[in-house]
Amino acid sequence: MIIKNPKFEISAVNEKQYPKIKIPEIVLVGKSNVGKSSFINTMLNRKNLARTSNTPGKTRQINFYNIDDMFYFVDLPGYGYSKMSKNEQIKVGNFIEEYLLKRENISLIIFLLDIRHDPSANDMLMYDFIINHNLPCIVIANKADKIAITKVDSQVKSLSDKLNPLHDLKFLPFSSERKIYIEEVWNVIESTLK
Ligand SMILES: Nc1nc2c(ncn2[C@@H]2O[C@H](COP(=O)(O)OP(=O)(O)O)[C@@H](O)[C@H]2O)c(=O)[nH]1
Ligand SMILES: [Mg+2]
Repeated sequence: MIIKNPKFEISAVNEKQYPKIKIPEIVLVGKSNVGKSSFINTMLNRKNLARTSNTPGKTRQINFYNIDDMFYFVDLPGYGYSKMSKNEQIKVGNFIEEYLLKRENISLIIFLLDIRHDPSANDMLMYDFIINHNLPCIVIANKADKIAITKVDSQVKSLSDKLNPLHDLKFLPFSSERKIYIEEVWNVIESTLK
């Protein structure tokens, strides 16, 4: 896919601020620090379009990136950041849920896991939510650079066995650090946009 002019559009803190135009939305979900913002930058081959952070739990709003008026990348706040107060975590959870339930033009959820770790309790909740609401989804096992390349396939399979025993979701490895498996993910995105 040739991208000419990807732009940050808005940080929404409530539904009224979501973009008015309804083009497909490709949505990043996952725990805080798993690499959602880096994923957007890597896919677009930009260094700093989406703000990344070494400090987890920084993003508390929904960031919309307009990709050539073709679709949006939507960067949702990360969940499960332990240093956030319970109250704040509930607020973030409600906020994510509101977006996922109300937004009609969601084309694909890109659900990021860390390839090194079993899905957390929050990941399981997120997974159940996605399945129960019939939302289209692929799972990305991110930070593939952190394990031996020979272990990547078996680790992706193991995550899939744990999170999605029915094996009806597509799982792909990814690494923003090494910029690998980008083509495979673009193929999935392009096929959802057709
Ligand atoms: N090694 C490695 N680090 C990554 C990768 N993706 C993101 N990171 C790092 O993980 C941290 C959190 O990334 P960020 O994109 O801000 O995560 P977010 O909170 O999910 O948006 C940053 O220090 C990134 O540089 C990856 O594929 N490999
Ligand atoms: Mg982020």
